[in-house]
Amino acid sequence: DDMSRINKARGLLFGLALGDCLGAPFEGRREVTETDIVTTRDGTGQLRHTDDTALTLVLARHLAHRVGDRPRTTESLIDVDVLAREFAEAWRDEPWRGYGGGVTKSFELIVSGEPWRSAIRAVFPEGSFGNGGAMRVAPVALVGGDVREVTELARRSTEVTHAHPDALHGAVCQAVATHLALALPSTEPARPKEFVRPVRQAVSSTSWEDKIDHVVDLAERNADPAEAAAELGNDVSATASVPLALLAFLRHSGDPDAVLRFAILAGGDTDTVAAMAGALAGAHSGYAALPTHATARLEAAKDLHLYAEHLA
Ligand code: F2R
Ligand code: MG
Ligand code: MG
Ligand code: MG
Repeated sequence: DDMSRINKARGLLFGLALGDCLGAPFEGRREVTETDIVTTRDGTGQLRHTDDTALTLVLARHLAHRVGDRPRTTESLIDVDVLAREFAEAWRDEPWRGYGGGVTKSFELIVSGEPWRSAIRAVFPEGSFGNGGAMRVAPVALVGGDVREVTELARRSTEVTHAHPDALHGAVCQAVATHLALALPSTEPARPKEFVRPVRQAVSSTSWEDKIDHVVDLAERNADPAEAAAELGNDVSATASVPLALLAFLRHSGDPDAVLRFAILAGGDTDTVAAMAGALAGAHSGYAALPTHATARLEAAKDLHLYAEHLA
Protein backbone atom coordinates (compact mmCIF):
# COMPACT_ATOMS: atom_id res chain seq x y z
CA ASP A 1 0.00 0.00 0.00
CA ASP A 2 0.91 3.70 -0.16
CA MET A 3 2.19 3.95 3.41
CA SER A 4 4.54 1.03 2.99
CA ARG A 5 5.66 2.40 -0.40
CA ILE A 6 6.61 5.74 1.19
CA ASN A 7 8.17 3.96 4.16
CA LYS A 8 10.30 1.91 1.76
CA ALA A 9 11.25 4.92 -0.40
CA ARG A 10 12.33 6.81 2.71
CA GLY A 11 14.13 3.71 3.93
CA LEU A 12 16.06 3.51 0.65
CA LEU A 13 17.28 7.12 0.75
CA PHE A 14 17.83 7.37 4.51
CA GLY A 15 19.51 3.94 4.61
CA LEU A 16 21.93 5.12 1.93
CA ALA A 17 22.74 8.41 3.67
CA LEU A 18 23.05 6.70 7.04
CA GLY A 19 25.53 4.17 5.66
CA ASP A 20 27.54 6.98 4.06
CA CYS A 21 27.62 9.06 7.26
CA LEU A 22 28.37 6.17 9.62
CA GLY A 23 31.01 4.70 7.31
CA ALA A 24 32.72 7.98 6.36
CA PRO A 25 34.99 8.33 9.43
CA PHE A 26 36.54 4.93 8.65
CA GLU A 27 36.96 5.14 4.85
CA GLY A 28 40.30 3.63 3.86
CA ARG A 29 40.88 1.91 7.21
CA ARG A 30 41.88 -1.72 7.24
CA GLU A 31 40.25 -2.46 10.55
CA VAL A 32 37.17 -1.03 12.23
CA THR A 33 35.75 -2.20 15.56
CA GLU A 34 32.14 -2.55 16.65
CA THR A 35 32.79 0.12 19.33
CA ASP A 36 34.00 2.62 16.68
CA ILE A 37 30.72 2.25 14.78
CA VAL A 38 28.38 2.27 17.76
CA THR A 39 30.09 5.37 19.17
CA THR A 40 29.44 7.23 15.90
CA ARG A 41 25.88 5.91 15.59
CA ASP A 42 24.85 6.76 19.17
CA GLY A 43 26.62 10.13 19.41
CA THR A 44 25.05 13.57 19.23
CA GLY A 45 25.34 16.35 16.66
CA GLN A 46 24.84 16.32 12.92
CA LEU A 47 25.96 13.35 10.83
CA ARG A 48 27.85 14.72 7.81
CA HIS A 49 27.64 12.96 4.46
CA THR A 50 30.15 12.65 1.63
CA ASP A 51 30.07 12.54 -2.20
CA ASP A 52 27.97 9.36 -2.10
CA THR A 53 24.90 11.10 -0.65
CA ALA A 54 25.62 14.43 -2.38
CA LEU A 55 25.41 12.82 -5.85
CA THR A 56 22.48 10.58 -4.85
CA LEU A 57 20.54 13.76 -4.00
CA VAL A 58 21.42 15.21 -7.42
CA LEU A 59 20.11 12.10 -9.17
CA ALA A 60 16.98 12.01 -6.97
CA ARG A 61 16.26 15.65 -7.81
CA HIS A 62 16.85 15.02 -11.53
CA LEU A 63 14.36 12.12 -11.48
CA ALA A 64 11.83 14.00 -9.33
CA HIS A 65 11.72 16.82 -11.90
CA ARG A 66 10.97 14.38 -14.75
CA VAL A 67 8.92 11.56 -13.25
CA GLY A 68 5.60 13.18 -14.22
CA ASP A 69 6.55 13.76 -17.88
CA ARG A 70 4.50 11.94 -20.58
CA PRO A 71 5.29 9.86 -22.51
CA ARG A 72 7.58 8.40 -19.89
CA THR A 73 10.73 6.84 -21.33
CA THR A 74 14.20 6.21 -19.90
CA GLU A 75 15.36 9.04 -22.19
CA SER A 76 12.83 11.47 -20.67
CA LEU A 77 13.61 10.34 -17.11
CA ILE A 78 17.36 10.92 -17.48
CA ASP A 79 18.71 13.68 -19.69
CA VAL A 80 22.36 12.64 -19.78
CA ASP A 81 23.71 16.04 -20.83
CA VAL A 82 21.83 17.82 -18.05
CA LEU A 83 22.68 15.17 -15.45
CA ALA A 84 26.41 15.37 -16.25
CA ARG A 85 26.30 19.12 -15.64
CA GLU A 86 24.27 18.75 -12.44
CA PHE A 87 26.77 16.24 -11.00
CA ALA A 88 29.69 18.52 -11.95
CA GLU A 89 27.99 21.55 -10.37
CA ALA A 90 27.44 19.63 -7.11
CA TRP A 91 31.19 18.95 -7.05
CA ARG A 92 31.96 22.61 -7.89
CA ASP A 93 29.75 23.85 -5.02
CA GLU A 94 31.14 21.40 -2.42
CA PRO A 95 34.45 19.99 -3.67
CA TRP A 96 35.40 18.98 -0.12
CA ARG A 97 32.89 16.10 0.10
CA GLY A 98 35.60 13.48 -0.55
CA TYR A 99 35.45 12.91 -4.31
CA GLY A 100 37.71 10.50 -6.22
CA GLY A 101 40.63 11.80 -8.29
CA GLY A 102 39.21 10.71 -11.65
CA VAL A 103 35.79 12.31 -11.28
CA THR A 104 37.31 15.46 -9.84
CA LYS A 105 39.21 16.02 -13.09
CA SER A 106 36.15 15.15 -15.21
CA PHE A 107 33.96 17.56 -13.25
CA GLU A 108 36.54 20.33 -13.54
CA LEU A 109 36.50 19.93 -17.33
CA ILE A 110 32.69 19.70 -17.55
CA VAL A 111 32.26 22.84 -15.45
CA SER A 112 34.65 24.64 -17.79
CA GLY A 113 32.54 23.65 -20.82
CA GLU A 114 34.08 20.45 -22.17
CA PRO A 115 31.54 17.83 -23.38
CA TRP A 116 31.17 15.03 -20.78
CA ARG A 117 31.88 12.24 -23.28
CA SER A 118 35.48 13.41 -23.69
CA ALA A 119 35.91 14.88 -20.18
CA ILE A 120 35.31 11.50 -18.53
CA ARG A 121 38.20 9.93 -20.45
CA ALA A 122 40.73 12.62 -19.59
CA VAL A 123 42.30 10.74 -16.66
CA PHE A 124 41.42 7.12 -17.54
CA PRO A 125 41.13 6.70 -21.34
CA GLU A 126 39.35 3.35 -20.82
CA GLY A 127 36.93 5.02 -18.40
CA SER A 128 36.75 4.93 -14.59
CA PHE A 129 36.05 1.57 -12.96
CA GLY A 130 35.32 3.27 -9.63
CA ASN A 131 32.14 2.63 -7.64
CA GLY A 132 30.91 6.21 -8.11
CA GLY A 133 28.06 5.14 -10.41
CA ALA A 134 26.88 2.35 -8.09
CA MET A 135 27.09 4.44 -4.91
CA ARG A 136 24.51 6.98 -6.16
CA VAL A 137 22.29 4.76 -8.34
CA ALA A 138 19.65 3.58 -5.82
CA PRO A 139 16.97 6.26 -6.61
CA VAL A 140 16.48 4.78 -10.11
CA ALA A 141 14.96 1.73 -8.39
CA LEU A 142 12.10 3.98 -7.22
CA VAL A 143 11.13 5.10 -10.72
CA GLY A 144 11.98 2.10 -12.91
CA GLY A 145 8.86 -0.03 -13.43
CA ASP A 146 10.64 -3.31 -14.07
CA VAL A 147 14.13 -4.84 -14.17
CA ARG A 148 14.68 -3.83 -17.78
CA GLU A 149 13.85 -0.19 -17.12
CA VAL A 150 15.88 -0.09 -13.90
CA THR A 151 18.85 -1.54 -15.80
CA GLU A 152 18.61 1.09 -18.52
CA LEU A 153 18.27 3.93 -15.99
CA ALA A 154 21.26 2.59 -14.04
CA ARG A 155 23.37 2.64 -17.19
CA ARG A 156 22.26 6.14 -18.20
CA SER A 157 22.90 7.60 -14.74
CA THR A 158 26.37 6.01 -14.57
CA GLU A 159 27.71 6.58 -18.08
CA VAL A 160 27.97 10.36 -17.66
CA THR A 161 30.97 9.83 -15.34
CA HIS A 162 32.02 6.18 -15.69
CA ALA A 163 32.69 4.60 -19.09
CA HIS A 164 34.38 1.37 -17.92
CA PRO A 165 32.13 -1.74 -18.29
CA ASP A 166 32.75 -2.82 -14.67
CA ALA A 167 31.46 0.51 -13.34
CA LEU A 168 28.29 0.04 -15.43
CA HIS A 169 27.82 -3.61 -14.38
CA GLY A 170 28.27 -2.59 -10.75
CA ALA A 171 25.61 0.10 -11.02
CA VAL A 172 23.19 -2.31 -12.72
CA CYS A 173 23.82 -4.88 -9.98
CA GLN A 174 23.17 -2.35 -7.19
CA ALA A 175 20.11 -0.80 -8.91
CA VAL A 176 18.39 -4.10 -9.70
CA ALA A 177 19.10 -5.44 -6.20
CA THR A 178 17.58 -2.27 -4.74
CA HIS A 179 14.51 -2.66 -6.98
CA LEU A 180 14.07 -6.24 -5.73
CA ALA A 181 14.56 -5.16 -2.10
CA LEU A 182 11.70 -2.65 -2.56
CA ALA A 183 9.45 -5.39 -3.94
CA LEU A 184 10.28 -7.93 -1.22
CA PRO A 185 7.86 -7.61 1.75
CA SER A 186 9.67 -6.31 4.82
CA THR A 187 8.44 -9.29 6.81
CA GLU A 188 10.18 -11.77 4.47
CA PRO A 189 13.94 -12.26 4.76
CA ALA A 190 15.89 -12.26 1.48
CA ARG A 191 16.78 -15.82 0.45
CA PRO A 192 20.22 -15.35 -1.15
CA LYS A 193 20.00 -17.69 -4.10
CA GLU A 194 16.47 -16.64 -5.09
CA PHE A 195 17.03 -12.98 -4.38
CA VAL A 196 20.02 -12.66 -6.72
CA ARG A 197 18.54 -14.57 -9.68
CA PRO A 198 17.20 -11.46 -11.53
CA VAL A 199 20.36 -9.52 -10.62
CA ARG A 200 22.46 -12.27 -12.14
CA GLN A 201 20.34 -12.08 -15.31
CA ALA A 202 20.56 -8.28 -15.52
CA VAL A 203 24.37 -8.06 -15.42
CA SER A 204 25.43 -9.06 -18.91
CA SER A 205 28.87 -10.30 -17.89
CA THR A 206 30.13 -13.74 -16.91
CA SER A 207 32.67 -12.33 -14.46
CA TRP A 208 29.85 -10.48 -12.64
CA GLU A 209 27.72 -13.65 -12.66
CA ASP A 210 30.64 -15.41 -10.96
CA LYS A 211 30.96 -12.62 -8.39
CA ILE A 212 27.26 -12.86 -7.57
CA ASP A 213 27.58 -16.66 -7.17
CA HIS A 214 30.50 -16.01 -4.82
CA VAL A 215 28.30 -13.67 -2.76
CA VAL A 216 25.60 -16.36 -2.47
CA ASP A 217 28.21 -18.90 -1.40
CA LEU A 218 29.56 -16.56 1.31
CA ALA A 219 26.02 -15.75 2.49
CA GLU A 220 25.19 -19.44 2.80
CA ARG A 221 28.45 -20.02 4.73
CA ASN A 222 27.65 -17.12 7.12
CA ALA A 223 30.96 -15.44 6.28
CA ASP A 224 32.08 -12.74 8.72
CA PRO A 225 33.08 -9.22 7.56
CA ALA A 226 36.84 -9.93 7.54
CA GLU A 227 36.42 -13.09 5.49
CA ALA A 228 34.01 -11.27 3.16
CA ALA A 229 36.50 -8.43 2.57
CA ALA A 230 39.34 -10.88 1.96
CA GLU A 231 37.32 -12.84 -0.61
CA LEU A 232 35.36 -10.07 -2.38
CA GLY A 233 37.59 -7.03 -1.87
CA ASN A 234 36.61 -3.74 -0.21
CA ASP A 235 38.15 -0.95 -2.30
CA VAL A 236 36.84 1.95 -4.43
CA SER A 237 36.48 -0.15 -7.59
CA ALA A 238 32.95 -1.27 -8.49
CA THR A 239 34.04 -4.92 -8.69
CA ALA A 240 35.52 -4.90 -5.18
CA SER A 241 32.68 -3.09 -3.38
CA VAL A 242 29.25 -3.75 -4.94
CA PRO A 243 29.38 -7.52 -4.23
CA LEU A 244 30.47 -6.84 -0.62
CA ALA A 245 27.49 -4.51 -0.11
CA LEU A 246 25.11 -7.14 -1.51
CA LEU A 247 26.57 -9.70 0.88
CA ALA A 248 26.15 -7.38 3.89
CA PHE A 249 22.45 -7.12 3.01
CA LEU A 250 21.95 -10.85 2.41
CA ARG A 251 23.73 -11.78 5.64
CA HIS A 252 21.45 -9.62 7.81
CA SER A 253 18.30 -8.80 5.79
CA GLY A 254 15.54 -7.65 8.14
CA ASP A 255 18.05 -5.94 10.46
CA PRO A 256 19.33 -2.70 8.85
CA ASP A 257 21.56 -1.82 11.79
CA ALA A 258 23.33 -5.19 11.50
CA VAL A 259 23.65 -4.75 7.71
CA LEU A 260 25.37 -1.39 8.21
CA ARG A 261 27.68 -2.74 10.92
CA PHE A 262 28.70 -5.68 8.70
CA ALA A 263 29.48 -3.32 5.80
CA ILE A 264 31.61 -1.00 7.95
CA LEU A 265 33.38 -3.77 9.88
CA ALA A 266 34.63 -5.10 6.53
CA GLY A 267 36.86 -1.99 6.29
CA GLY A 268 38.16 -0.31 3.12
CA ASP A 269 35.63 1.84 1.25
CA THR A 270 33.36 1.88 4.31
CA ASP A 271 31.18 4.91 3.46
CA THR A 272 30.38 3.59 0.01
CA VAL A 273 29.87 -0.08 0.88
CA ALA A 274 27.65 0.96 3.80
CA ALA A 275 25.76 3.45 1.59
CA MET A 276 24.98 0.71 -0.96
CA ALA A 277 24.15 -1.89 1.71
CA GLY A 278 22.08 0.72 3.58
CA ALA A 279 20.03 1.49 0.45
CA LEU A 280 19.23 -2.23 0.10
CA ALA A 281 18.40 -2.68 3.78
CA GLY A 282 16.28 0.48 3.95
CA ALA A 283 14.42 -0.39 0.73
CA HIS A 284 13.58 -3.78 2.19
CA SER A 285 12.86 -2.98 5.85
CA GLY A 286 11.63 0.61 5.48
CA TYR A 287 12.41 3.87 7.24
CA ALA A 288 10.69 2.87 10.49
CA ALA A 289 13.20 0.01 10.90
CA LEU A 290 16.26 2.30 10.77
CA PRO A 291 17.92 3.52 14.00
CA THR A 292 15.82 6.67 14.60
CA HIS A 293 18.29 8.48 16.85
CA ALA A 294 20.79 8.44 13.96
CA THR A 295 18.40 9.19 11.04
CA ALA A 296 17.21 12.33 12.86
CA ARG A 297 20.80 13.61 12.90
CA LEU A 298 21.42 13.28 9.14
CA GLU A 299 22.59 16.52 7.56
CA ALA A 300 20.32 16.06 4.51
CA ALA A 301 17.23 14.74 6.36
CA LYS A 302 14.92 17.41 4.91
CA ASP A 303 15.88 16.77 1.27
CA LEU A 304 15.81 13.01 1.79
CA HIS A 305 12.20 13.22 3.02
CA LEU A 306 11.25 15.52 0.15
CA TYR A 307 12.64 13.27 -2.62
CA ALA A 308 11.40 10.06 -0.98
CA GLU A 309 7.85 11.42 -0.98
CA HIS A 310 8.15 12.73 -4.52
CA LEU A 311 9.66 9.53 -5.97
CA ALA A 312 7.52 7.06 -3.98
N1 F2R B 1 37.57 9.02 -3.24
C1 F2R B 1 37.12 8.66 -2.17
N2 F2R B 1 37.91 8.49 -1.07
C2 F2R B 1 39.30 8.68 -1.05
C3 F2R B 1 39.67 10.12 -0.84
C4 F2R B 1 38.70 10.87 0.03
C5 F2R B 1 39.09 12.31 0.25
N3 F2R B 1 39.65 12.92 -0.91
C6 F2R B 1 40.03 12.36 1.41
O1 F2R B 1 41.22 12.53 1.20
O2 F2R B 1 39.52 12.25 2.55
N4 F2R B 1 35.80 8.39 -1.97
C7 F2R B 1 34.81 8.53 -2.95
O3 F2R B 1 35.31 7.97 -4.15
C8 F2R B 1 34.75 6.67 -4.41
C9 F2R B 1 33.97 6.76 -5.68
O4 F2R B 1 34.88 7.04 -6.68
P1 F2R B 1 34.44 7.48 -8.14
O5 F2R B 1 33.37 8.48 -8.03
O6 F2R B 1 34.19 6.28 -8.93
O7 F2R B 1 35.76 8.25 -8.58
P2 F2R B 1 36.94 7.92 -9.62
O8 F2R B 1 37.98 8.93 -9.37
O9 F2R B 1 36.38 7.83 -10.99
O10 F2R B 1 37.47 6.47 -9.21
C10 F2R B 1 37.97 6.24 -7.92
C11 F2R B 1 39.42 5.77 -7.99
O11 F2R B 1 39.52 4.48 -8.58
C12 F2R B 1 40.74 4.37 -9.31
N5 F2R B 1 40.41 4.12 -10.73
C13 F2R B 1 39.20 4.24 -11.32
N6 F2R B 1 39.26 3.91 -12.63
C14 F2R B 1 40.53 3.58 -12.88
C15 F2R B 1 41.21 3.14 -14.04
N7 F2R B 1 40.56 2.95 -15.23
N8 F2R B 1 42.55 2.90 -13.94
C16 F2R B 1 43.20 3.05 -12.75
N9 F2R B 1 42.60 3.46 -11.61
C17 F2R B 1 41.28 3.71 -11.66
C18 F2R B 1 41.47 5.69 -9.13
O12 F2R B 1 42.32 5.60 -8.02
C19 F2R B 1 40.33 6.64 -8.84
O13 F2R B 1 40.70 7.81 -8.16
C20 F2R B 1 33.88 6.37 -3.22
O14 F2R B 1 34.61 5.61 -2.29
C21 F2R B 1 33.55 7.71 -2.67
O15 F2R B 1 33.27 7.63 -1.29
MG1 MG C 1 32.28 9.10 -0.11
MG1 MG D 1 11.37 16.47 -20.02
MG1 MG E 1 33.83 5.82 -0.39
